[in-house]
Amino acid sequence: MPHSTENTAKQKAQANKLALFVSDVHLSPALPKTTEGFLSFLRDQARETERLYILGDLFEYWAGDDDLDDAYNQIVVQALKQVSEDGVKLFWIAGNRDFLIGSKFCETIGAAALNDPSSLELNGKRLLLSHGDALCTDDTGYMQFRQMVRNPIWQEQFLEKPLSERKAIIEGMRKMSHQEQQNKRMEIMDVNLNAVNDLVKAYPGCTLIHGHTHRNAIHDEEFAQRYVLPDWDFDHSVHTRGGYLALEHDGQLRFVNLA
Ligand SMILES: [Mn+2]
Repeated sequence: MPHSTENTAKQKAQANKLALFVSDVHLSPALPKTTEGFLSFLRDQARETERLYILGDLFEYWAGDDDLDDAYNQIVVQALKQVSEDGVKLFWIAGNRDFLIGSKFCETIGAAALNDPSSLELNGKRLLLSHGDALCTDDTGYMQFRQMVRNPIWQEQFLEKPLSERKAIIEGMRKMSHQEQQNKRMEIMDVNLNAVNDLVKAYPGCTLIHGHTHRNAIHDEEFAQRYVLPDWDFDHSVHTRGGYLALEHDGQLRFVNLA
């Protein structure tokens, strides 16, 4: 690799954050400003951390790793690859829109795929990471759908279909899910607090970080603090939003707003 030693040394010296956490960027060619905002984040802030955790729904949808060659996907993939080649450790947790991201994608960008949930300890800070959709147990229809599509046999059969057919099926599912969401009460689409409590009780002393609900906040729950990551949208001027959570060397977690 032509640029490694010098850049890596430079990157290490600049790593003033232990870790950054980002989710729900919902990258799509239809959202050019959001895309540019994320690429700018990868060029800039993402170089100033030792570790970057992407907690799902990076893409609006992912039809399979055989779509890696798509021109738009290549732009994102190359930008991520550059970050890991410059010495930042990348980690990936699947979201409900891009759970078909596989080992080829992760190998290409140099990321380690993590289970949902995953616990870790950084400088004595114990964290529990999740996309968050598994905690939305009030949405029974979605939970049934999730169980189906997360089944490896279902995925294997789905990935056997031609890419164009998969894209058409996903497009249909997205339209249906959009219509269903209009009819669901707001609280159904948030996490269920019993599910949160059951989860965090198994990981005493952990701070939970998740995305998915698009309800950026810090909650003091009964058994743990819960940080909810923001979603990104730089294309619709009504409510521009996007950003990440940073873990500082002193163990503090701070949201950084990029919108
Ligand atoms: Mn999601």
